[in-house]
Amino acid sequence: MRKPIIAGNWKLNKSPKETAEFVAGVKGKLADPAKVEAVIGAPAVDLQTLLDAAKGTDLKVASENSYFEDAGAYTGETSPKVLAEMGVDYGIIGHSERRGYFHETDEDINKKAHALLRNGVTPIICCGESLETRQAGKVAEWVSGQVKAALKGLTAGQVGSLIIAYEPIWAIGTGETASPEQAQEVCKLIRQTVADLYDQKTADSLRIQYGGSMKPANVKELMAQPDIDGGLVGGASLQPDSFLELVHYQD
Ligand code: G2H
Repeated sequence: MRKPIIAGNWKLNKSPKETAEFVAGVKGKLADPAKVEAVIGAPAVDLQTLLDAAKGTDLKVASENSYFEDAGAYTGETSPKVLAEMGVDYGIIGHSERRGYFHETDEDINKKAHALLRNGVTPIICCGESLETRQAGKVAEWVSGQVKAALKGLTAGQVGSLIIAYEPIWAIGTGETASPEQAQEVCKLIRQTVADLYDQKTADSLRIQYGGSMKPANVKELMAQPDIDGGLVGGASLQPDSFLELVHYQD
């Protein structure tokens, strides 16, 4: 059984003060951790505050980006080794905003996945197509290509433990959500890609999230899809009430 995972992705929002206020707002109100994992991904400068505030709660912590080297002359980067030492549980990598605005390539994302795994931080690897790619009928080719590139050189054991987030770019922050059927179709394709690359057991243990305008109003029907195991949520994760509604989608 794959445990559902609802992860906020705050992007470049919230200060340390706002981070502490958010955690105070969800403290004691999260869902049963045996039923659903609740995660917040925060900017690197907020992570220590988030970790401190989340201590003793069931809230887990994710970074939004990290580098593929542990240390060295890489001004401004975030070390996966330091994230592990801090106690960060998950590392989001390959978000379309990173790929687009910061020119991250499939090769970078593959190196970042290796770096997180060798440090014991679980990657959340993002993939997803643009509107042009969808309109050209090339979703399957595009997304399976991103998945294959991101997983290059990883073992079946590593792949079975990580998370892939399917985030169609046309649905990000636009208010437009993929229909449950559209999201399921691609999440199923991602699982099949992993089954073809590795084996069915690995594909069945890998967790797949949907991301792109997920909110309390649509979380239930998205989470009801057989290949959707969670959500990566931007806008609707910023307020405690809305985040709590998301993590309590089963209630
Ligand atoms: C997609 C998502 C979070 P939003 O980027 O990863 O953001 O839920 O605001 O569309």
